Amino acid sequence: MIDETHKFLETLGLRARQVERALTALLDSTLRDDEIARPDHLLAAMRHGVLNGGKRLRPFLVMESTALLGGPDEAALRVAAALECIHCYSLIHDDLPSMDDDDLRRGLPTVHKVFDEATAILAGDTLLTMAFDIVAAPQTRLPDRSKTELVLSLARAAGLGGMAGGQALDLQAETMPPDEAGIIRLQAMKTGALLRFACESGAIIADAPTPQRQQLKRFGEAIGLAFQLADDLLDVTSDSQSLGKATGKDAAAGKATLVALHGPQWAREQLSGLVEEANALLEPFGEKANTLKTAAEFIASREN
Ligand code: GRG
Repeated sequence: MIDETHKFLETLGLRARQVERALTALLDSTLRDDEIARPDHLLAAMRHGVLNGGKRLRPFLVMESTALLGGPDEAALRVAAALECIHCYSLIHDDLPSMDDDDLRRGLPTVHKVFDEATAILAGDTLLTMAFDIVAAPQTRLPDRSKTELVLSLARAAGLGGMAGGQALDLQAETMPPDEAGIIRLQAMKTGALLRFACESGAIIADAPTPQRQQLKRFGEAIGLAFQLADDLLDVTSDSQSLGKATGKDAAAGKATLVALHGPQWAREQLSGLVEEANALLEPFGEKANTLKTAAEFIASREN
């Protein structure tokens, strides 16, 4: 068990370094590709929002689920970088005064604090579009059919029925508190959709048969629920120093979360159930799936 945790943390760190190198190169290449002018301050804001630490959990899931199914590493790395661009865009926009109004992200001042609001909005917009550029570009060596599937799934995960729609429901929840089913639905959209895509994308990249794709997708859904529950729990149990962002915000805003409804002990029990459920889905893959299984445990018990 300790060995598995050690191996997982090592792989998480390795994948994070790989994706950071890829993201650095992708952001640099936007300067050289052709003669089109690139506004320096916009690129600097994008770099600040992307190359600022973070666990790089979503890239890890893309790369590990691809590796589990024997897909190509190089293409997985590009899809992982694209997904991280979308995640970082969501964080930049979420921190804006019109949304969560946060000064701190990943332990550093937020993008709109270092630059300005308009630049932060544009940095987020540009990262979102850049993600689709990365997947569709010729350098992503996958059959066109797979690329189309990736673009479609990513658009759906990020869009109206996914992250952006979930964020809209979350903002609405401040004045119209949802019931328990509503909370679960909005969280599955807001945070779950990208995590589900991260796991399912490995099956698309590896061109895996439908049953395996379904298993990975359901694994992604279970860890998505666990991720959000752990996040709500950290909001009440952690401090801003350990978390690198403000805490206690949900309670202060009177926000309906499952932790607020049922309490921390209930949340901890749910978390272990979700980890069991997620890991049972990976049983058919045997020992090869151990790193992903440990990832589910890490997500449920994370401290930041
Ligand atoms: C603005 C369209 C739009 C969407 C924002 C995901 C999101 C929706 C907002 C983020 C707010 C938030 C703190 C949600 C809780 C879950 C979450 C996404 C936490 C941050 O993800 P981690 O822990 O962060 O993977 P790092 O920094 O490690 O990448």
